[in-house]
Amino acid sequence: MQNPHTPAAPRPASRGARRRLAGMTAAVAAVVAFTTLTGPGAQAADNPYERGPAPTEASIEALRGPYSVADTSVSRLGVSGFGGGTIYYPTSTSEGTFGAVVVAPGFTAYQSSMAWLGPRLASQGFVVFTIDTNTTLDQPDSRGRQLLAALDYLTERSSVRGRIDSSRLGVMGHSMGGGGTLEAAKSRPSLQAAIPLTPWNLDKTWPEVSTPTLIVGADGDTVAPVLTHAEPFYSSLPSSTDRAYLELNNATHFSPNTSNTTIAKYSISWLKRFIDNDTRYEQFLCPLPRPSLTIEEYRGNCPHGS
Ligand code: 9J3
Ligand code: ZN
Repeated sequence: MQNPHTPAAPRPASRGARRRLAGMTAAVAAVVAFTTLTGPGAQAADNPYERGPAPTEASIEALRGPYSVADTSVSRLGVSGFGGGTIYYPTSTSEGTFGAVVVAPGFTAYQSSMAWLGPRLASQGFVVFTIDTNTTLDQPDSRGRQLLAALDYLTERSSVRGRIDSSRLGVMGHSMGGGGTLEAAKSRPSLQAAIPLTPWNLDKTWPEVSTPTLIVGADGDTVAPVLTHAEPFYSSLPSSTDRAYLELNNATHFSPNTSNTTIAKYSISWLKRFIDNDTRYEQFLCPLPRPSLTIEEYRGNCPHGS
């Protein structure tokens, strides 16, 4: 159907209209010149949550991003609702606050099993809190509540609370911690991103989740096989939810426990895209990544609203 606002045949412009047109042309030229002169700073004004330089394939695969990182230990004795942990944070305060992510370990495991993600993600511009659980035997629903207790501690009481934008938060976790990641997103829809890593849960259906969720499975997982865990979890997310399923190739249940560039690059992209609203990272998520030496399969809807 023809656009109803399409004008009819043009009329010859009056002298006044020509003068206004010349004025507008000068104004447009001035704006173009200003934008060129101000460079990346002008982009930051468009998206107040954007942090760091424009990404490249190499920058999201690198072992460290552009930010220097410090860490601080949180004793389990000083907190309630979870088991303490380690906060990794960018030392810079010149760009304002950062988004934040809490990371939970799996059954019988400790924060050390996820420690590699702390500096890897924080150096890209996030405050990252790798936690211990109350007991190593806690089940996914408990781990979900502990992720939220840790987020509340991080934003309300921690020594780095002033560095965090408490409206830009995410959750991650491995195995039962990944199952807990889904539980946390289900119970707190204000979360901006969730990334369950080789997740395990007896609950197979997650239609309640509206938080953008990237589920990572492993083709060789015999503890939480993708056929009964990651895949049905992904499929049960509403199609109206921003969602993706990344199945690692030649990987096991424990692949998320050591430095893994495929996990890192798509986690960074997901967190940047949905916690920082940073569409510069959409190029790595959309069109969907193709199968490769490290990707067995990738499913998803390209990010909504962009
Ligand atoms: O956190 C996990 O590794 C969950 C997998 C598991 O051991 O389940 C058995 C009850
Ligand atoms: Zn369910």
